[in-house]
Amino acid sequence: MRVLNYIRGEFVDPKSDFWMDNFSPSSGEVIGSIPLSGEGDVDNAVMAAVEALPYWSSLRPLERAEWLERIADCLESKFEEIARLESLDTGKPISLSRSVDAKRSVSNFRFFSGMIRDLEEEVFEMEDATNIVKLKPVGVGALITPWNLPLYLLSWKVAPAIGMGNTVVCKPSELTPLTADLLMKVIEEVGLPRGVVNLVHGDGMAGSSLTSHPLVDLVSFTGGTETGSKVALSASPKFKKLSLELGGKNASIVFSDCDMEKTVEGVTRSAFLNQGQVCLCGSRILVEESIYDDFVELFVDSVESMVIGDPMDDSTELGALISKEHLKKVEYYISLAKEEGGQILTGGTPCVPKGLSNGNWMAPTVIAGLDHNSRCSTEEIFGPVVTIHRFKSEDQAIKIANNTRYGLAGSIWTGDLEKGERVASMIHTGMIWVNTWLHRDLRAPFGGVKDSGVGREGGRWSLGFFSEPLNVCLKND
Ligand code: TXE
Repeated sequence: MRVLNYIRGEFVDPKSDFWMDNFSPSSGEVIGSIPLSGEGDVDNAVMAAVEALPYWSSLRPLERAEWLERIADCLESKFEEIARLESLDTGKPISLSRSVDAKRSVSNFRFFSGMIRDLEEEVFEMEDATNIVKLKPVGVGALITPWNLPLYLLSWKVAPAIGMGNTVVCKPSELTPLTADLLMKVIEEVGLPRGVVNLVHGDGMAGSSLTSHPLVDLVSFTGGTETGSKVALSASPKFKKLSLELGGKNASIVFSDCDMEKTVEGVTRSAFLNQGQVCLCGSRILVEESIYDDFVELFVDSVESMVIGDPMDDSTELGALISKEHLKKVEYYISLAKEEGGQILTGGTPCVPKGLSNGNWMAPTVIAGLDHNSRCSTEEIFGPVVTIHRFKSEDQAIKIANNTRYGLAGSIWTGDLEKGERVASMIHTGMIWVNTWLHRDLRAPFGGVKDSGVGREGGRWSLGFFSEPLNVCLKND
């Protein structure tokens, strides 16, 4: 399957005619090729967005909300196709692609359509004047997305960006181009005005040409922390508006008064959803000493009962890792854990489903006995690997949870909601769940602190990020 760039409403080859292979994570086979776009392609796409801006930004919010609704309807009609392409491209289980990726991609467009339709101007009255706050588009947006939740994250950016009157250039991950291509086909099918949404495929070169392009006004990036720091540097000379959603090393804190059965289930899901390749995954499990042994036994049983298999099988719960390089990174951390004195309670070796020996497979891995300062316990592995630790007191749990450069998310498991809220407010992070995980209300802010990023998206935070407030002050007399 060869995908093309989408510029000014047309699917086009890269100017250089350079291409790269796209591999299936589960079989290792080449499933297609993508343009390795260069500066010229990026410039062409940015110019298309610049040209489309005057018309698109002049539309009323209600008209743009209707466009988002049309995109949502068209995406919804291709629900199964989205799920299949996402599983083929990422190696994730088809059940997950349906329940999370395809579902959220549709609801992102519907949700922001509703928000933009309901948008009201804020007014501040003075004794002798009235202030009206108008939310204006920022201009041309660069939207850069990773491989773990391809269309889920791309739609999370495209919908509010164009909804608020910006035009955009998207640069999806070179490892997962297929559903981004499908979104461009949807955009063509609904007849969105040309140039409002453009897309260039390619690697970090295309990404950096885009973020540093002088006519790009805003950058929304989701990806690794090291790349995020390069993106911030390239955006800074022109003071581009910047939102960075980066890595995490999130703690799941299990108190002795938790509901054990629900906690084991929730912590397993939070550790291994999408093979642990979600920035919100709980990869450090902190368990109160008095229930440590019981919890570990049940948790390991629960992990071992997960079905690893062909992503296209309905019964599969764990699929393949995204790439050979990523698998090597995960394997490196498992061997490092052993050097650091960790014991592998389960997993630690590849677990290859029948007929898929060239894919990128790793059994879900639980490591105990590591110091909570060790590298494996503090660095982002981003795979099916968790470390498990004991704590004696609330204070110690908080201290361990905060002992990392990241601050994205976390979860707390307890029968005492007051304690849950108290501990949650002491964790230096952007999001934290009590007795649940990845339970998202799209109106709530999403993003992290420390090395997990800058800014928030979600609900009115997205609308704020993708707009510039203009204060109009009208003197009454
Ligand atoms: O992501 P990259 P990678 C973490 C995870 C993973 C690590 C590296 O720990 O192991 O990051 O993953 C584009 N300027 N996360 O290398 O490189 C790139 O083409 C502009 C966490 O796959 O950050 C892709 O479109 N763009 C994360 C996007 O950036 C650049 C999800 C992300 O790729 C660029 C994924 C540059 N200089 C990985 N270089 C999360 N927060 O969920 C690359 N890109």
